[in-house]
This record gives sequence, structure tokens and C-alpha cells, in this order.
Amino acid sequence: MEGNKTNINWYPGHMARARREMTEAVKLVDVVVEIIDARIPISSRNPVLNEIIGKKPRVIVLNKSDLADKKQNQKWIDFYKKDNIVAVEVDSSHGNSVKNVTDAIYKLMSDKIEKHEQSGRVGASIKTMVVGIPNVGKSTFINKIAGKQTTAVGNKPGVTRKNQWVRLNEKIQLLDTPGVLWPKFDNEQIARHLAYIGTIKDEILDVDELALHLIEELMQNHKKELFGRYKIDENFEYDMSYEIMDEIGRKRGCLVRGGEIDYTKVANIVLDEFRSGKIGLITLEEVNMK
Ligand SMILES: Nc1nc2c(ncn2[C@@H]2O[C@H](COP(=O)(O)OP(=O)(O)OP(=O)(O)O)[C@@H](O)[C@H]2O)c(=O)[nH]1
Ligand SMILES: [Mg+2]
Repeated sequence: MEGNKTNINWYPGHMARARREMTEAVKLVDVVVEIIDARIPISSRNPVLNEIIGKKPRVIVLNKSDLADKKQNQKWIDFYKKDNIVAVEVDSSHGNSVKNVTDAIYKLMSDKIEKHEQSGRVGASIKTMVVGIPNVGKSTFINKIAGKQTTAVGNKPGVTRKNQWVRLNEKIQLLDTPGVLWPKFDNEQIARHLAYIGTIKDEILDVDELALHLIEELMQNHKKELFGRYKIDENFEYDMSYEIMDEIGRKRGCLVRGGEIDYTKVANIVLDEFRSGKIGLITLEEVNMK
């Protein structure tokens, strides 16, 4: 990330406010649903969250599981299970398995639900706060689980701007929250992984460089998928990874006048196609890398 894009504003003012509001709201809730991205289960977890939610019971939702490697999804769920954390894989855009999350909440909160029922407190419900990084699918998940379009969704970060309660049924209420990042990433890799999946606005990124890094990373473990998608010969020879970008540009006709490669066009194609799963169902962060 070069030039004037080096000082990326990772932590804009609205996120600081969202974090303060989350800290206030957590006092009112019984359980937290932490939505993470199944393609990057490590980098999509906010390290500040533990401070914010403390010892509140938590369910981890591995969302966008439809875009990740199915075997890895299961490995991550087993990994959390060993730590006594309930994790559920979900595809919120098609609604697959969202009900498993309500079941997990009922199970975690069974004592409280029973108390509500015994004391005849009509209308008392389990308050659930849904949190996660921008664009991870919090609002989509809430709409699917509630079976109605009550929250705004969109394929860019920063769609939800303020907390919003949604009633699921007489037993559960859900709080939608704006996506929050943390002020400083431990390393460039985390920042890049977040950018590959669309957590950070492309406008503040150097997309050419980002796509080049993604290509380099895919070359390590997913060369077959990458070359397959762009119909590059498996014996294609290259010295530098930008030559792969050149080749993708030629295959896709991303040329400017004089036959030069339009790198930004190639970069946008690669990023878009990675984000939508067209390059493959790829988990970038596997359990055994942890
Ligand atoms: N393939 C796939 N796409 C999903 C899934 N969940 C959400 N999306 C898409 O991801 C994009 C972001 O969804 P939102 O629900 O707006 O995300 P959010 O976490 O509420 O984002 P902010 O409000 O900006 O923090 C939308 O284009 C959704 O259609 C999923 O499980 N699978
Ligand atoms: Mg939202």
C-alpha cells in the first residue's frame, strides 16, 4: 500500500462511536453473537471484543460459509468446540443453518428462559447483540433469522450506522450494530486479508497492489483454482508475480491503448471474483496455521 494510501484511515470516527455504543449496549444484553468470516476466521475476529463483552455468553457464527472451504468450516467448528465455544457455520444470504444459531442461543440461555416462563414475565426476552467487522453479514443474518427485511444491507462496509433492535419472537430480540474494526492491526497480513474480503473501502486502498498480494497468496496453496479460473496454462513460466497479472489481463482483454495491461482493471476483476467465490471456495486461514 503505497504513496498517499499508506496512512489508511482504518479507524474512522464513526467506528470509535460504534465501539462506545457497543460498550454501553453490552450491559443490557444476555448473549453476544459474534459474526466472523469463514474465509478468514482469525483476522475477522476483533481482538478488542473480549474487553468489550467480558464474560457474556457468546456464539460464534462462521458466516459466508458458502464461500469457504467446507472441510475447513468443520475444522474451525471443532477447534472452537475444544475451547468450549459454540460455533455455527452459516450462509446468511441463502438462510442456510441460521436456525442453528437460535437453537444455540436457546441452549445457552435455557435457565434464563425457564425463569422468565416460571415467573410469567410476559414480553421478557433474551437480548442478543450481534457484532462483527464491517460487511461480514450481520444485517443479512438478522433479516434471515427474523424472516423479514428490517435492517439495511449492502455489499460494502459501513452500511449499518446505528444500533437497531429487531424482535425475532417472544423469546428473543436481536440488536444489529455497525461493523467495527480496531485501531491497529498486528501485521500487514491481517490488514490485507480484511481488505481481500471487502471489509475496508476499496477507495482507500491501492487495489493494484492488493490484488498482486492476493495472487501471490493464492499461488502458494490455490494455484490450481487461480490458473483454472483464468485459463492459464499450468506450465506458465514467470519470474515475478505481476507477470501472472499480465497474463490474466491478456486472457480477459484488459488492455489500454498501445497494448499495455490495464492493471487496475485486472485487479478489480481478481478482487471481485475472489470475493464472490468465483476463483474457488477458499479458506485463507486454516486451523493448522493458527
Ligand atoms: N455469499 C454470502 N454473502 C453474504 C452472506 N451474508 C451476507 N452476505 C453479503 O455480504 C454483504 C454485506 O452484508 P451486510 O449484512 O450488509 O453486512 P453487515 O455486517 O451488516 O455490514 P455493515 O453494516 O456495513 O457493518 C451483502 O452483499 C450480503 O448479501 C453469506 O452468508 N454468504
Ligand atoms: Mg449492517
